[in-house]
Amino acid sequence: MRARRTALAAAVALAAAVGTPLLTAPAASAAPAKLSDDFNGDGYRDFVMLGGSHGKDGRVTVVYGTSAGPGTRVQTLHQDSPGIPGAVEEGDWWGAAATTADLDRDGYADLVVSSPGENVGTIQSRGGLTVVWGSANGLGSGTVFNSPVPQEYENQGDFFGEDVVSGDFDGDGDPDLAVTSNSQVGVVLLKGPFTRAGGKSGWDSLGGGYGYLHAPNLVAGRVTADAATDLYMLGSDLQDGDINMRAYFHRGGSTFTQRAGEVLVPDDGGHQGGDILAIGDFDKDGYGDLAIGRGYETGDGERGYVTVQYGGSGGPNAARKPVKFTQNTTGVPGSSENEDYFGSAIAAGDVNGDGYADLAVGARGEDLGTKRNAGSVTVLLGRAGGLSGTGAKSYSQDTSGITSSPETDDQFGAYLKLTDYTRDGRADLMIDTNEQLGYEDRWGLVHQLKGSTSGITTTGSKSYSVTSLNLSYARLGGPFAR
Ligand SMILES: [Ca+2]
Ligand SMILES: [Ca+2]
Ligand SMILES: [Ca+2]
Ligand SMILES: [Ca+2]
Repeated sequence: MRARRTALAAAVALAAAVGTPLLTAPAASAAPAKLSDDFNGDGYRDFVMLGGSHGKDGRVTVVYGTSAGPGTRVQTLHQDSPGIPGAVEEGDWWGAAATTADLDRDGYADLVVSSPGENVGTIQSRGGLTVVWGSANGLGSGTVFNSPVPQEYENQGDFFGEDVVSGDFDGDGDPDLAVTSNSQVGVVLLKGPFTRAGGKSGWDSLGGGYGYLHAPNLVAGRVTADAATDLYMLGSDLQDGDINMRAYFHRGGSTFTQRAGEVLVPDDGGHQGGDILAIGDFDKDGYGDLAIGRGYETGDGERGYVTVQYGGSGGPNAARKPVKFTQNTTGVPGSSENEDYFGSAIAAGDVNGDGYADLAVGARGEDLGTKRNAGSVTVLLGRAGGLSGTGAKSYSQDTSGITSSPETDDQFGAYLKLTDYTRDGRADLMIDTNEQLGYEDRWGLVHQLKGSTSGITTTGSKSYSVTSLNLSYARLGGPFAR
């Protein structure tokens, strides 16, 4: 595969050198997908919802994209779907995590779904990944990739796949997967390219020196200025008699498996639910910065806050002091109150197209009048010098233009995603809620707010429901990052 691509590249270079139009270059093999989450190759990103993960009916819902964002074509996938290997079983957690990348380089993005509770033979909770392959018709058949980690205990597996992210971590041009393993190995690097027959280029481990790794909090993105994808992973370790939470940094490239830095995550109050690490270049200096959501800090009544550790040429730049944001920061709407959980979910993306990454911050515990835990989302804008409270805006189901109305425990903002679905160069904000029907039945209601030159707007907002009886939230699957 690599040899063939190299040959094609040489042919294209030769054609260009002699002045032949590029269109006459042989179409011997398809180019890799331009977008990591465009499963049907129509130029629009497709939206993935993980409709709960801890029940028997773990499933993934895909909404195919249009120029207005996710449209009306909806596909629900589970292990009893045609072409998907395995069977729906209690405790598989199929859909606990997901990521996307064109793993076989055929021009169509592929969907990676993890099932960390899957039994393999007599081994309980061995876990695994299902890659569902893209095509002109969208997602079709799947291939299972099992844990390559040697078995540590006779019948107990390593819960392979509590989190999975994609990126070109080793810098060879092919997308790879970083996957958590509840073993001494810690995190596994599966190297691409991958084949539909189950082939891969090999694997490696990022183990050693970690205490407890927290899933789901692997985050991939561009931190240093080179082309390889970098990785932060959240873990806890014992140093100087204290247990501290840290974001460990691995720099993409030939030394990827070695730790290249770390960022202290203050006030270890644990976490639950949404992603609390996000990479974005908030000051547009070419280096990705790490935002850390501390919604569950214990020292201050779980009011919550966000810190930003700026990046530099080699990774996190320790020379720049982390900057902290709360709802009491100048310019940020609202005020910091007990159990707001501001920062319990975060997402980075450029909402206004000015080249500075911006940060969406969920406060799932925000009360609206008498509606407890109705939830709100605040968008902080990046600008010269970095992320700022200036111009920050907040959104809730009370905001004009947003459908539905706030109720107790809606938890608007429990999960967030900032991705440009409308292809206008500005990230759109996807907000998950915990709407309830009846006492136990839940359905996820996801709101889409579009990005615009003036930031996130409620004009033209839409919402999508996902049926997920007795399941946890519709966690929003993450894309390939670089
Ligand atoms: Ca598409
Ligand atoms: Ca593909
Ligand atoms: Ca930066
Ligand atoms: Ca921006």
